[in-house]
Amino acid sequence: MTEQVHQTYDAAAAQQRWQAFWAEDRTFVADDATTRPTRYVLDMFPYPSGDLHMGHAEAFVMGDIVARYWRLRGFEVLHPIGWDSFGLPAENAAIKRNAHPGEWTYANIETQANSFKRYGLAIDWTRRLHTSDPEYYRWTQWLFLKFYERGLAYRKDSFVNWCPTDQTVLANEQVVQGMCERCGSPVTKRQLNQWYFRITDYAQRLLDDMEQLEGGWPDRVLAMQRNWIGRSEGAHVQFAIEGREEPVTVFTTRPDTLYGATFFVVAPEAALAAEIVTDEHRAEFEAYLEQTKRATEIERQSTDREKTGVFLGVHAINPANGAKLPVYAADYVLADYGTGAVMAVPAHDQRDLDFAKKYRLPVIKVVETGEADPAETFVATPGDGTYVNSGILDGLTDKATGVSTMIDRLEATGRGTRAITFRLRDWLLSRQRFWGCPIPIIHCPSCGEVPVPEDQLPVVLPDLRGEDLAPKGTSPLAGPAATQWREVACPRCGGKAERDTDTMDTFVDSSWYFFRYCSPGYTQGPFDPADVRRWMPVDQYVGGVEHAILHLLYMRFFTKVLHDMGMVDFVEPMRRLLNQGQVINEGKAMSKSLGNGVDLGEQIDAFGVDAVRTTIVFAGPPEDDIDWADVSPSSTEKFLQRAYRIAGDVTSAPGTDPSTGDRALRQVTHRTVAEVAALLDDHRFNVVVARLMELVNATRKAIDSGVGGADPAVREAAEALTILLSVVAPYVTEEMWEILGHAPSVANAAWPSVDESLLVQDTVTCVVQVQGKVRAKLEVAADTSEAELERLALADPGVQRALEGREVRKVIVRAPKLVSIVPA
Ligand code: ANZ
Ligand code: ZN
Repeated sequence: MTEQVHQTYDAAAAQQRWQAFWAEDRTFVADDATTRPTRYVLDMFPYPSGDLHMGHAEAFVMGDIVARYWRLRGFEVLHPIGWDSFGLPAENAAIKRNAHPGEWTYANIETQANSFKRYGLAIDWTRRLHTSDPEYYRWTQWLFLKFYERGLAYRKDSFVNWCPTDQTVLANEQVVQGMCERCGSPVTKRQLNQWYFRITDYAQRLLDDMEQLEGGWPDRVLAMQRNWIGRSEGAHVQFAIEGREEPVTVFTTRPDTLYGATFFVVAPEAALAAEIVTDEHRAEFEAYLEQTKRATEIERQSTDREKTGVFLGVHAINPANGAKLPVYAADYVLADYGTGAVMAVPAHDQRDLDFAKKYRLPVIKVVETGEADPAETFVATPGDGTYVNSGILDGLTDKATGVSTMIDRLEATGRGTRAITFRLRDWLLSRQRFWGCPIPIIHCPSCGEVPVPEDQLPVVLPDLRGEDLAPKGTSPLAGPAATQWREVACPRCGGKAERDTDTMDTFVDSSWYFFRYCSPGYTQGPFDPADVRRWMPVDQYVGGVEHAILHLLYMRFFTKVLHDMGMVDFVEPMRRLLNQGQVINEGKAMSKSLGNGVDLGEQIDAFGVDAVRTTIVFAGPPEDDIDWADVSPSSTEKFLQRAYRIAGDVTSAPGTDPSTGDRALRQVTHRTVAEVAALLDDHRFNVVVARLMELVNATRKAIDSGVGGADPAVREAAEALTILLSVVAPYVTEEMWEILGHAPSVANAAWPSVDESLLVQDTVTCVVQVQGKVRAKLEVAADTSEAELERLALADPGVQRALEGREVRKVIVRAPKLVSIVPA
């Protein structure tokens, strides 16, 4: 058959045309007044760092598939976009160019927005937001004040990671091997008065509510969250210290090893250390404290690092047996975990043992595990065994009983209690930078901290630029350029007061943006509760696994607080989470220095948006990395052209009854529709593309082998193909839909319904002979395997009877029609 009118499809022209159509038609605007069931698909907030790159292309196509699919299934879909537009890169760019950070930010946003539109995303652009817009950050400030009212935002002095070059506080994650992640300078510790969110109050709930996420979130992410929260069960045990009235409490997960404690360790920067050190040892201690400040937490906790410490000149008393334990300050103990003090049990804890080895401290075994003696091998034995040298525990053989027996004893004697400790710390949110959301607090010499009254929100950033923003050890908002902005009258007493000069961590901005999308123009609060009820929780969240911990934990925390404020009626904001992989090239992450970057814009220019999207999707499961060196956008482009030509070959009219069409092709079509729906539900998008390729092949074969373009089954196949493929390749399918004689848009089409009778496999009759006589007839699917036919034949009661218990010597199978059995 000769190919007819619609030979090739022009990607660039189609992109222009349909982009304009979708905007004009408001195709993807989510209707708040809908009566349909709703679904909410959300992609993680983009940061406006430049134009879109391959990573965006991958992340956003996954969410787009889900959004488009749910639309076709009859849901009213909310699929919004916005920008996480505060942050340090804009500020650094502004310093360099003597400009305002907003100029760089909003220019990049424009570029990205245009690229997203070109990329064919089914986005409701009317809900677009930017966290650096005063109308948005007004509500970030409002939320801060609500947290403050509830005692969930507070200030305290603490040692923080400080980069002397960037002159700012760094989060632990921003410190890499003791160096600033951004500029490489050695990070120091600095004591600062900082704002915190009391996320630790929610530690247990953050753990417990993960039950609701099982099955919807990747197990790996849940494990990382659990780990980060780090719940430990154990005991608080009180130790008397010579010359100190109050006992000191330690947290231990192994109170059962109390008799094995041979020394006592305090974190060097814990207030306790400086308090109890004797004059004789003070100088040495202070020198050690200085040294400690240069190590990161991770280094301090690593087991293979040489242990260091100093004796403080005092002893602690073991509450179990009255033994005198020398007290050390050592940096393997952290000031802000547990109580900042530990009882050291070298026989059963490796870090304690390393320390004991170095400082020649005694090693007393209290659990006999049958392993070599730790005092000789210097390998600690943390496992189960029989308790020895342990008073009431002696003879017990399991850890759980040992632990609970000891805790009962401690509780009875008033020397300890059951305790739970979390690794999770409060969230340090102060940043000494300009381009962030100002903290809406005023400091008054007579009234102290005074919240900015709600009707004075937002506290808008002053207009600083260039040199005003250069790091000078304090926030640019504390500098001379911001004097006018900073100096205000106290809202309470009217006296002279000053604004807080810190801005918020940008993770605060991104902890509630998904609520705002539900009612972006709302002026009575951060969101309209009725709109949130309609759209939320988010049904599908899509984003990178680099956010597996902090962002996801923070937004879960925010949601729980909003729940406690009575503003939302759920506690988990995201039902399902998909972590897409990365796009790499030649086995390595793309980078400027390697010169292996792939430019998204160039790929689109060369192959068209649909081919790029389809290539990404087809490359592998969404969670896997894609190596661009292994994929072939030109062959996906050919596939799309083949699909397009099928639409052109259909000669029947829309609405043609398919029931009289070619049955074999109809079976392929209906099976594909059913299977693709299940695959989309499971996010197996690459297999979806493979099935659609098969549908294209089957349809082409039917047309060319004589069924012809007029057969109703060909129209049915072409229409199903167009609708199914539209979730991946939106432009070419709009063209196909039109060629097939339908009014745009294919996004408004309904998902094809499946005729169950066409899913049933055709059956054949299989004759079973025993010694040449027909003993059974089986109705089986035409593609039943030989092994299966043999099994079915031998299980048949008629065959069993004919065999009369004899062994089978030989079975000959001619699938699918004959099985011949020869008994012994
Ligand atoms: C005695 C002991 C004996 C311990 C033993 C362990 C094994 P997780 O499980 O991570 O919660 N520890 C307590 N506070 C600490 C701090 N601030 N810095 C460093 N280490 C600290 O760890 C709890 C255990 O880590 C505690 O139990 C304590 O050592 C130590 F055979 O107490 B253990
Ligand atoms: Zn005042």
